[in-house]
This record gives sequence, C-alpha cells and structure tokens, in this order.
Amino acid sequence: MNRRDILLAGLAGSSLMGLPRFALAEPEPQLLTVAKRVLEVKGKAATVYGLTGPGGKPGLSMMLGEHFRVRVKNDTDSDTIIHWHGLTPPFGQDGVAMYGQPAIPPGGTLDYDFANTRAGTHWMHSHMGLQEQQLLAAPLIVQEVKEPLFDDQEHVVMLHDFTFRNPQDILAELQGGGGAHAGHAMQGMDHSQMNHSASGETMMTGMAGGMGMLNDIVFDAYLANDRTLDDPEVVSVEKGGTIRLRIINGAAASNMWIDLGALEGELIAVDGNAIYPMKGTLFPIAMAQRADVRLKIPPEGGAFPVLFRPEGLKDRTGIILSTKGATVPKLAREGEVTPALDLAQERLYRAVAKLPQEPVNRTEMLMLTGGEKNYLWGLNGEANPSQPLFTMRQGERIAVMMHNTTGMAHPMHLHGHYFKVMALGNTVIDGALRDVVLVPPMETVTIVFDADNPGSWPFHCHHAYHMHSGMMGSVGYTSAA
Ligand SMILES: [Cu+2]
Repeated sequence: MNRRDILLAGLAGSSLMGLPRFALAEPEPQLLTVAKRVLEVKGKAATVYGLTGPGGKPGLSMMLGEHFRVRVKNDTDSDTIIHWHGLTPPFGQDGVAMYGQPAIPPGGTLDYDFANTRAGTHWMHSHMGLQEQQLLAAPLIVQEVKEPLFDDQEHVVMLHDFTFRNPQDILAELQGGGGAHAGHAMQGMDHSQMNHSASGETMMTGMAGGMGMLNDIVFDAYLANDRTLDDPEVVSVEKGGTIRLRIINGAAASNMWIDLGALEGELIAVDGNAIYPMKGTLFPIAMAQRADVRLKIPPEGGAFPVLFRPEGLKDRTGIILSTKGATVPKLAREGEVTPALDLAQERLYRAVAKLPQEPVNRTEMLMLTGGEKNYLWGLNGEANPSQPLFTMRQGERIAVMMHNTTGMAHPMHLHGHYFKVMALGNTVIDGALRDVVLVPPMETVTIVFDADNPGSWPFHCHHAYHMHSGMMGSVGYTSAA
C-alpha cells in the first residue's frame, strides 16, 4: 500500500458522514457581546452599554469580500437588537426588531450571515428603544486594502452625546408637553418660550428669522471615544506623517462640526463612500453620518487637537494628535458657540463611484412633518412605522424629494440601500453617495436610489427622540408582476 491507499483505507473505516462538513467547514462567527459597563464622565460613574468584538475591542473591523458572519450575544437583562448601519444586508438581517427579525432576549444570541458588499467607515448600534443614547454603538470598519495606500495610520473616532439621566424620562418629558421648564428636555416648537430655558443654559440658537431650534435636549457631556476634554484620547502620530480619521457621529440627538484647528485636512469619504477630496478645516457631520478625514502632520511636529463641536452650542469634545515629546495642551470643554449645520459643503461633494446611467422611474414626495405640539413628529403627516410610505418594484430607480416643513433639521436614513444626493432645493448636483442626509428646516433635499434589495425597510429620522415620536416609516416592495 502506498500512502494514498493507507489514507483511503483509514477513511473507509471511519464514518463518511462527517466528511463533507469537515471539508466545507465554515469559519466560526465573530462574536460581538452586548453588556453593561461603567464609564466615568466628569468624575461621576455612569452605567452604559458596550458592544465588544474580537480581541476585546469595540465593534468590528473586517476586509471587503469577507463574509459577514457574526454572532451577537446579549449579556444584559433587556431585549436588544443590533443594526449594521451602512451595510445593505438582505431583508431579515438588518437588525431592526419588527422588520423581519425578533429581538435578542437577555442571555440569547442571534447569528447574522450574509455577503457584504459595502466597504468603508460604518457602525453598528441598537435599534431598540433608546439604547443608542446609552452608548449601545460601536464602529464597523470594512477595509478595502490590508494596508492603507495613502495613510501612515488610521484611527477611528466614535462620537456620542451623553446624559446621566434615563433617556426614557427625557422622552417622556419631551412628549409630556411640559414647556420650557422641563430642566433638561425642551418641548418642541413653542416659539414663545424658545429663547430661554429654565436653567439658563444655552440650548436655543435662533435659526434664520428666529424660527426653529437646534437642540432640544441639554446633554451632560459630549464624548469622543468615551472621553471628554478633561481627559482626551491622545493619539501618537509621526512628524510629517498622514493619518486618516474615520469619524462616526453616534450621537442620539446632536449634529456636530469637525474642527481640525491648526491643521488642514481633506474630507475623502462620507458615509463610507469616497468623494473627490475636499480641503478644509471645518466639516459638518450630522447624526449617524460618517466622515473620513485625511490629515497631514507638520514636519516640525507638535500636539494638534481635533475637536467635535455640537451645533448651536459652546460645548466641544475631541482627541489630540501628538508627535513624540510634544506638550499636550489642556483644553476647556467649552469654546465659541457654533452655527447650525447647513448644506453649503454637501453641495460641493462629488461621489467617486457613479450610479449606472439610467433614468429615474418615479419620484416620491416625502413631507417631514410635526413638531408643533406635544413633540409629535411624522412623515407625510402620519406617525405609523408599519404603514409603507411608498412601494417599489425591484429594478426601479426611485427619487425621493424630502420637504422639511418643520423647524428642526432631520438626518434622514434609509435602510437596506444607499442613495445619491441628487438635488438640494432646485439645484441638481452630482452629489455624494450616502445613507444619511441632513434636511434642514424648510429645505428640500432629493435623493435617488436603485430598488435592488426587496423587503420592508425603515426610512426614518436618525434623531432618536424624533424617531420615537413618530418620524419613522417604511418603504416596501410590491411582489413580482
Ligand atoms: Cu428628526
């Protein structure tokens, strides 16, 4: 007997049943654990959620082309479910309870298994209750190349707005119509009370004409990678080197500015999709959006704060990029009041990838409504997440013209698809590819996308309190022919 015969003889003696399974063995799923953890904010302990992946790090980092095979384990005493924000999984694996998936009970696990086609800076967060406000969010980075081509290093920054309060109490206060004297939560659009708050904190900044407001909740802190400017993260960088920051706005209710300070940078991707690089020092990032910023460290080195500043407020958080031996400055948690986010820069973004040349089959109107009374928001005047806003046929190209009739800006997010920003007001643009676009008060933003992922998909404002007060609907597909 030669070696081959011996092997075959050995096999013949054993059960062949297990063989094909062994031959086709699939890799073990990557484990993501949802658990509570204690975080110190401004010297006080707070219990928040955490989402820990392989190696004890928050979230996941994977290669494009790698199959998305993930097991989420719920080590908390509440139901949860995790949404893959930026990926376009098949229906049933998007991670939203009631949209084809049950929640994960305490102690339970849920497996996800699909082919991922979306590279870029994405994230994952709870799509249940207000857990996202309690920091149930983490980065989800899909790399196109093993080693960065243009950058000496990469760094992920997750932003949060933070409150010591139970977010359910804040929501109840907002919805309870308590007026301006609720302390931390402001009622919607009562203009007579909009320019002051009971506590005297600056929470209102007049929009054009004094209408509308920017923030309806006063937060206790803003966090960059879980830290305030009292004790910011210091990232070691090389003199003359380049660094790509993958910035994720995981805040529940805060639009922010990215302030590069003394450094000039380039915005190179939004929501994970490359744009033609745009130079600047100040870039907007609405709730749930992502921004990839490439920075060049001056050859002489030094310490360079990169700040994140919620709109309409003095507050700020940040990280510090520092070369070896540089003196890291101590920065105050407050600076100048920032202006409201606008679409001036959005107008200039040009996606590198193009949608195939095809005509738009249909244009749908979507009115963003509500906010006048009792913090009731809506889409087309309705507040019914299960009522389809419109239905599509697979293969159609759909444009959605969103009219914001309210006094607040809404970062609108469509699940299961990504879209191109097609027009701002009446101006048609060759805009960015995104999954969240900000629609400022009284403005119109038109997006276009291909209906290529059958299912029933949430379409909602990503402001957690607006979403839970009616600004959430869905879009569906009609069955074939
Ligand atoms: Cu909203």
